[in-house]
Amino acid sequence: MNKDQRSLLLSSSSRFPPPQGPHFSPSRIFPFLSTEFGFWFVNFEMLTPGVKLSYGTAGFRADASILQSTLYRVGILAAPRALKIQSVIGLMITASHNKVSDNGVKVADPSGGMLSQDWEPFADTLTNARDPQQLVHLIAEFVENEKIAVDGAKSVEILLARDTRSSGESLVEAAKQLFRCASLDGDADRLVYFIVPSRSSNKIELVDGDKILSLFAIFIKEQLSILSKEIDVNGNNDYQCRLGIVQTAYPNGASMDYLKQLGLEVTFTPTGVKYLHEKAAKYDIGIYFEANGHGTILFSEHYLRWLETRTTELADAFKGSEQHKAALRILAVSELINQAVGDALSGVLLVEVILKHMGWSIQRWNELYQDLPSRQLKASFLGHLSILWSVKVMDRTAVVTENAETVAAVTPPGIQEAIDAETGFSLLIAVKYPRGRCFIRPSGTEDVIRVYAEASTQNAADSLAKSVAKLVDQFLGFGSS
Ligand code: 16G
Ligand code: MG
Repeated sequence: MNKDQRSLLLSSSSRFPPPQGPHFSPSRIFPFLSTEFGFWFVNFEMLTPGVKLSYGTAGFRADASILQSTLYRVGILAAPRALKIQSVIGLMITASHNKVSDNGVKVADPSGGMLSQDWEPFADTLTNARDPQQLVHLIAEFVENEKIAVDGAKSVEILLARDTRSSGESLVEAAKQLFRCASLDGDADRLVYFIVPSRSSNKIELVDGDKILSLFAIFIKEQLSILSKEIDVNGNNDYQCRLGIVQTAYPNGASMDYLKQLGLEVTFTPTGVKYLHEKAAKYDIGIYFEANGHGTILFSEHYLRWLETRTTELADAFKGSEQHKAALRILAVSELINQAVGDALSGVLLVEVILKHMGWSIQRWNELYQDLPSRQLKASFLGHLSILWSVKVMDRTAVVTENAETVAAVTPPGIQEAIDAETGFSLLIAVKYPRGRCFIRPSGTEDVIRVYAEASTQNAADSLAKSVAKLVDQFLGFGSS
């Protein structure tokens, strides 16, 4: 087990407090479903002394009210089981003929039979682990003994089903929160992913267009660097592929830093797919995304023709070499991703393929960098007071931006200086909002001016956005006329 897997197990465990209290009945343990090894989420039960959970005739069963936490442990069990037998594992949430207030989980091997009996003791031990450390220790020891390679393991598939007990719904939900979820907008031209980290929290962790772009960029960059490695072939390997990343003013500052640190060429355009697309088309491979999930990858005809020739050369002389495989992968991406302006479904497919290739969970992907807290507000034209801090402005077209909207509000005169002063840019020594960045721009789809602010804390981002919204009011609101 690698460091990431250990820390994922340790951190996720704290999100699922174990059932406590005297009403527990002695046999229980439960299910949970994970789609891949990297998704293991565990819960650790501080069991009431004397309460022992045990794998019964057909899995674990108990009162449904205490099953949430143990759900995760059977998910943990299912992942190495699937890795061991290199096949799909089934989890069925049911308590069969038990009373309706009970529920449970059955684990099915691909043969159609129940979980192999020689794994039952491990199931027992796992579900009775005292704390996160013990749980991680048990898993590490078990996979080592069973010679199950989990470090760098590819994803495995686990199927989950439930019966019609009403408690099953929440158990499935509990399981689902550990999955990666993708969300498409109404016309399916935008795509974001998200994680629901905890059932008790109504918050999600958004994996936005910036992270999708980063994932695509890492993958393509890696394949290009493999492809450019020297190989003794009488062909044409001197083509320098121009890879370009295109973003708007909206990517989170942390994503900008991350892409810069990868050494990628990043350019910025005004908001709107038509600008990004046009810019990305100037590269051999142009990857563009807006934080809101609009984006794709473009390949120039010229580059694709070169790549096809090169792939044939490699296939002739070095079939199966890493360079040959990298060339095939890039070609496959060009065929999988829809190079039209917006096809979120092809985006989902590419994300899934890349995650699978990397052996990454959504958590691992999400940890590429941590977003800075941000806030977006709208200041609206003539009195639409729908949200806190909204500002009435006389005419949104009075705000004219430049520099791909990244910093400058060119008119009305003085407003950019005021925003800079508020952000702290004009103070050479003190920075009022650490890592603060703020800009305003007129929306192209609504009669409003958008205010975007980010800073090192959520309070600071909120406060910066609020102050700048006030400035917009001073310069453009009724007070100014
Ligand atoms: C439109 C654009 C989108 C942009 C958004 C900005 C297309 C297909 N979509 O939805 O790219 O992010 O407008 O809206 O061009 P805003 O100007 O109101 O902030
Ligand atoms: Mg749309």
